[in-house]
Amino acid sequence: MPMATGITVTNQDIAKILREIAELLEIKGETYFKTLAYTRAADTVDKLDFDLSEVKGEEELRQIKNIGSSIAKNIWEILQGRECQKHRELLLQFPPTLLELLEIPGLGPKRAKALFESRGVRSIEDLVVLIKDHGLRDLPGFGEKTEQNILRGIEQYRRHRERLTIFRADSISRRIVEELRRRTGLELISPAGSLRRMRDTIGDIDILAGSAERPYVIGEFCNLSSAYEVLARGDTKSSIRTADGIQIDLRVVERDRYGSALMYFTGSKEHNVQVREIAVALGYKLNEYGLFERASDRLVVSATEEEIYGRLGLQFVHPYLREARGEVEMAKEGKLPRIVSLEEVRGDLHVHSTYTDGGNSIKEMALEAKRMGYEYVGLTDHALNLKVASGLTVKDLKRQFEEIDYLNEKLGGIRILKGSELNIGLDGSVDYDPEILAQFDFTVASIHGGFGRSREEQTQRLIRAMENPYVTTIGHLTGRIINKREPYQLDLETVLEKAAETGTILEINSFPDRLDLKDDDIFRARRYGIIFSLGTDAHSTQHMELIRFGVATAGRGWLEKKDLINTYPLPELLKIFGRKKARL
Ligand code: DGT
Ligand code: CA
Ligand code: CA
Ligand code: ZN
Repeated sequence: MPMATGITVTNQDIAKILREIAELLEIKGETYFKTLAYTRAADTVDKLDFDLSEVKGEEELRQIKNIGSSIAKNIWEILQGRECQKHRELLLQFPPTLLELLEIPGLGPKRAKALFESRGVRSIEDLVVLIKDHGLRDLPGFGEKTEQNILRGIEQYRRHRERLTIFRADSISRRIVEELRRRTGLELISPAGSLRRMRDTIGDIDILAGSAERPYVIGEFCNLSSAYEVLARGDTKSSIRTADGIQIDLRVVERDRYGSALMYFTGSKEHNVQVREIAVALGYKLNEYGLFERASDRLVVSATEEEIYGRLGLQFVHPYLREARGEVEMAKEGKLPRIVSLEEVRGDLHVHSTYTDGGNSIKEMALEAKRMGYEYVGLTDHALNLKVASGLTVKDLKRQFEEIDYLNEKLGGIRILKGSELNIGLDGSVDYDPEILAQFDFTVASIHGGFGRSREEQTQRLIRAMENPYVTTIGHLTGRIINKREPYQLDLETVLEKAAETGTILEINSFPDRLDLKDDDIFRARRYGIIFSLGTDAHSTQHMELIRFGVATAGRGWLEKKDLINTYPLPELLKIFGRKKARL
């Protein structure tokens, strides 16, 4: 069998294809028993405790419970990296969007078939149009009530499909890990998957534990107060759903397999594929159970990730970097970046106070910054033109500056920087006259309106703003709000070039529903030699701890200490801020 296929096809991939075959057969109107064979096989494959990619041939597949000769043939095709003929034939008979219909609560294969055959419904969108036109009522088995149920089901499905923000996933998993630890005394337990990699959004929450008493840990997991519903419960893995519909998968492995399992379930899948290729080239085999000598099947190491990377001649790859963006190559050459850490951050450079729409006074914000061990905090209340957030007039500013001067003298141990969150107008201009602008230590200019402008217009707006010597930083550059608003149209490369050319700092807005710039954009921007700034956009003291999501995003964009101005001591920070004005 060619090596490459063994690396990529997993049991879950195979189970998914078998399940789709069952659904398509049912839509086609095949007998119950025929579809049942595929559903059963899919369930079996899902629960196997070995990788099907290790199997040597069709004969061996047939030995597995619930897998007969024709399904064995289907699986063997997939394992050899070919298309499954049966799956393909079925898919060709139906529009590709039809399968999605089955995901809607209350719409099984039978109803989907009826909708497709008698009303030509090919997708969720078609169905919504049909219901709006009341085209469903006279269909046998459907009625006015069904219409409402299906509409609700569609809404539920769409909401469900949304990925969780990292903030929600992180809070839920912390609570669960904490509770499980308290109940069982587990030492080896960690989030895995995209959550451990701290992606900006999370599909489902994966948790890994290492224990000698696996069924006991699973039992406790299913009894957690958060476990509203137990979706699956086996000896080594289980899935629960919380009351608000969030799925959490737990896997428990033997303690001495914890490292290899953690590495496997942290992903990303693409990173794992690249690492496994290196293992194979060195005569090893790497899977969730450990690193093995290929020839003898002898276990080499499995207890810790460090040992595994080490044996493969690689530097330890931080989970944030495991996205197949060149990190494996760099790890081989010993050239991985030393990504920035939370301890290196000396201040937050985007916070609000009660002067505008914040919930805490300047003093409270400053004291919280001091408590967090910061050296400085950059106050950036909204500027004049943002009426909805009662942007500050020149008179307000005078009062604010006096208060800051007073607090800076009185508090000690923390420096409050005079900043402003300026609004970038449609023509790229910002609030206030130059004499006023000159009095700020720094400014963060952001787009707060006119989101629908064309790509050219948005790009020009930003370019003009960056040419302004008083604009030190551009705030939340792309304007996205996760699950709510797409980024506006923008020629990012041109904007990045201009930021580098003008010495404009780019913000990494650390509020979890923004995380803007996002990791991929930071990764691109960093090649231009741009400097970045972290700001929480805190509207209360409680928000200030959100900085850690910004730090994670910066790390995912490969930023090191030197790339982030928040790691600079105050005098150096002020020097950087002053540099742009000096271009006047
Ligand atoms: P998500 O949940 O969509 O935010 O993304 P992940 O990365 O958490 O993905 P998930 O939950 O499907 O799987 C968790 C980890 O398990 C994944 O990062 C790597 C590993 N894994 C899952 N499926 C496969 C697979 O088919 N092949 C390989 N090599 N690894 C897999
Ligand atoms: Ca996941
Ligand atoms: Ca998962
Ligand atoms: Zn703000």
